[in-house]
Amino acid sequence: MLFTRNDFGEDFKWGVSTAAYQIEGGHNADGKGPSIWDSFTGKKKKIFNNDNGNIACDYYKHYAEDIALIYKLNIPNHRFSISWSRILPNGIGAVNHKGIDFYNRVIDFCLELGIEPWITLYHWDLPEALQQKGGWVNREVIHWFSYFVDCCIKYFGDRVKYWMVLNEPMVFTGAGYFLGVHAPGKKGLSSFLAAAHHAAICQAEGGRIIKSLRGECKVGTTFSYSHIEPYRYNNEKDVKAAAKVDALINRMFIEPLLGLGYPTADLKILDRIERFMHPNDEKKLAFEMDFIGLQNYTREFVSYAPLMPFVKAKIIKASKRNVEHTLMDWEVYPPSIYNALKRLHNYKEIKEIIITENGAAFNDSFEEYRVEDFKRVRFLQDYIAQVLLAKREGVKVNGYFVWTLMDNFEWAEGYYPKFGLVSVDFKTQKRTVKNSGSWYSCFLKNALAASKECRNEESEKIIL
Ligand code: GCO
Repeated sequence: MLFTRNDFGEDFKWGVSTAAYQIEGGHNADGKGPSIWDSFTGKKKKIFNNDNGNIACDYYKHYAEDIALIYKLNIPNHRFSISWSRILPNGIGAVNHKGIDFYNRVIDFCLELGIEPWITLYHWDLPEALQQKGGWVNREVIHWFSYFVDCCIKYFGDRVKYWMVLNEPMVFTGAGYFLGVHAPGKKGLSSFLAAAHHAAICQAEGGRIIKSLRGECKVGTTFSYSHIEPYRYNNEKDVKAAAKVDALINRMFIEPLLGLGYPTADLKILDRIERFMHPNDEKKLAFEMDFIGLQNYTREFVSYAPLMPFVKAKIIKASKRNVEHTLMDWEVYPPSIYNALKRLHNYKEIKEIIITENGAAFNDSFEEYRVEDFKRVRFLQDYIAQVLLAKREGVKVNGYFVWTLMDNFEWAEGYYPKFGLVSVDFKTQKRTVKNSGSWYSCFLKNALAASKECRNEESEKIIL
């Protein structure tokens, strides 16, 4: 399939996404307080190679160079997040004006270059001072988060038109409060359900606050969303296991936000979230967002696994299925974004879908002054082609942001997986635009792109 940017229409938003802890560094600069990721990465054996984000891409110092690079790459929209403890070192109370000044400089420079800033309020870096009080498990977090949102809108809402409340609540509550593999490293069903319920309330509360203070802003929130299939279609137990995993990783936060409540019919264990619900919470969980941020990378196959607690299901990794996959062991399967879009489109309550993350980590080969990342170029072209297929079928998708601008700190995997359109030499902080960055730049200047149309009857299967 051949296509150009024009095929998506004039008002389609093209962009690139980043996140504060993954790129900024300056972990204790100018009055910034510690976040849970500063604490978590300080513990041994939590992060591959014991890496941390103390310096990362040093965006705190190099922000102007990096925003100029976004401009040079013809990218009109830049999604980034606010480090909560950089502007509120203790999470609540006194504001750190040097932190406010930093984000003012970032926002103003974007606007000066004609780049639209899209801000994610929470991209996983809770202030450590709040974790000391229980963090997301403490229902007080609703008050703390509301205070943070209010502060961001007060200082930045006059110039920033696009806001996302949370980044992937399923991941930060699941990995951080159930599995313990992300900050703050808590484990267990009870801490997960408490954190999840409070995060679900905060995603709606954040929307209410933004709209009440700056009604003209566009507000959304983002979700990780994978195309889920049963490992054996003809095996009833696998089909049921896939439906449970789909309810957990795809529906658990979207459906309460849409006023549909938690998907307890398909995931009985969610009945236990009742313990953390107060009167009127069902209502507090819902809010009509202007857009939903879809973050899709791959497809997952699920099989019945009787020994797995709570869901009795397990994901069959791509490397075990002998399919093309990325360094994250995520299958390269472009129709996954088509399927995710079609499924989200089926929720009539969703007004608009923006793909706020899509990208891939490969072992980029670094030649002298250039990075030949052809696999990433093909990945982007093939996934973007699937977005076009969905759009042509009437799906309400109106934006696509690449994850990510530059190689950065990939959470528990440290700096090993490289997702960037731009490579970073972390010894010298030198940036080198990869083939994929050059391709995206040309595409955004309306060059032709090509993709093998990889839709087949498989991709028609949508697990409802
Ligand atoms: C996420 C986060 C990003 C990741 C990206 C690649 O979805 O996990 O939003 O911070 O770096 O998705 O894993």
